Amino acid sequence: MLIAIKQTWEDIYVTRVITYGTFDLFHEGHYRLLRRAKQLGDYLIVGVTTEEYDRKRGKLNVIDSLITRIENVKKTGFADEIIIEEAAGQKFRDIQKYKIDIFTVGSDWVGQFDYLRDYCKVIYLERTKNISSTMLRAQSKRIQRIGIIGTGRIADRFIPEAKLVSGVSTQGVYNPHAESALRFAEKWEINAYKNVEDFYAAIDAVYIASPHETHYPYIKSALEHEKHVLCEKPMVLEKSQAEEIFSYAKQKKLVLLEAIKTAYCPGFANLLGIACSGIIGSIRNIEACFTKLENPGSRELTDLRYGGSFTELGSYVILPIIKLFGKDYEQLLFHSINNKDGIDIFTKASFQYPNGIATATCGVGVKSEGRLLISGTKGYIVAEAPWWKTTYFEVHYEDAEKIEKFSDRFLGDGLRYEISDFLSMINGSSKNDFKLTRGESAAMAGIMETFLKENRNYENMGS
Ligand code: C2G
Repeated sequence: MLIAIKQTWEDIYVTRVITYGTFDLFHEGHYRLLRRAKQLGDYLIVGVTTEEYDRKRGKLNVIDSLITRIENVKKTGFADEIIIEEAAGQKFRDIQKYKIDIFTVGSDWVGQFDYLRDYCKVIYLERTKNISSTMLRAQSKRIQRIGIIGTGRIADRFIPEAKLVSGVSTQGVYNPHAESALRFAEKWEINAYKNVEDFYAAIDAVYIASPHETHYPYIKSALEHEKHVLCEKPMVLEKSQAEEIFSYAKQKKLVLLEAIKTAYCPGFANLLGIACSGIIGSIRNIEACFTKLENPGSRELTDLRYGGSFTELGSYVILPIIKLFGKDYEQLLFHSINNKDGIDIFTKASFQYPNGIATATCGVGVKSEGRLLISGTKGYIVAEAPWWKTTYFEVHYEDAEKIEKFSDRFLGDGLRYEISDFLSMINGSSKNDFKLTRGESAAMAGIMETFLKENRNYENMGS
């Protein structure tokens, strides 16, 4: 009798599993996730995100429509039911509503859904490290496999940001110090490469986040290996190098972009638009300041050749000047406060243009008011720190009562915007290098070169 009841109970009890995703450009990572999710139980519900929800949660660059993404999930045959995910907090409600036993998602989310443990089992399934392309040959846009060169702070911030850009899969990391690459790869569940040839063989594009002076050789090597390049600022430290690699990239029909995140964030583009709209009249003065105190032992304060404020933060503070006044300044003067080792702890670059003046101030050893001020013949724009994220700025006029306020979203660390633009340029879906053109990057490299020649007396630095 007891056996009979036991059999009946097992027959009727169904383990119900739920998982969610965008499932854009459907690829083997999605397929394997759904297959293993189904194996966790008897009945699998898949929540597919709506465009609106993806926009709200800051997932950029989703290519396929919701219908296409639902269809692609359905074709796998693993989903017993498909629902749409349209709001934050829905997971929690769905678990109650569908009497879920197991919530599962890929391990790139590990820890993010532990709060559901009070309501059901939470299982993180290992993410798929190697994505070669979309499962659907018909799809024109393919997954771009990105490799990272460098394992420092900015590389650490890149991966979580890249995860929220659809169509890109961060797959590998290269660092000549193999143990650093291994540690980084284990942390982020990607592949580590000791050999740069193997690294290039496994990817379509590379994000260079290595020390400043190594950018130029890595960019050249990546382009030689037919890889698109997104390189951290300052991209290179000599104008001729910038011009050489941009023409090389153009000749090879590859994308080469300088990663100054401010240039790609929506608020900054909006601010530039307002500045050029004429509402503050003709722009006559720009003052940009960005200071960030670094630890005494940091690279910024110990690297005699390439450390210091201007190589670290200069790209940010000259960006609005180059964007609004252009490259043809008549005079450029640097004033720096150097520490005992000759490293600039505070630098002010002063520009004289035919119809304007500008100062770009930055410091890693001196703290100051981080502000962007754009003065015109009818009014001015002011953005307080962190103006380099440009979440808020004001327009002021002679009539002190009249103040116009603008605000914009700046999601996460803001790297997703440059990644999304980089991807769109690779996929050819947009030619929007207007956010930071080759000419502007080359001009900025020239400004870096001028600064280093004046501020660093290389002669007594030896090799
Ligand atoms: N995935 C994977 N391996 C990859 C890429 C994705 O296992 N190389 C998994 C993800 O971890 C996720 C599922 O595939 O569990 C769908 O991935 P995405 O479509 O990128 O969805 P995602 O943005 O991760 O959203 O509410 C939505 C969830 O937060 C998941």
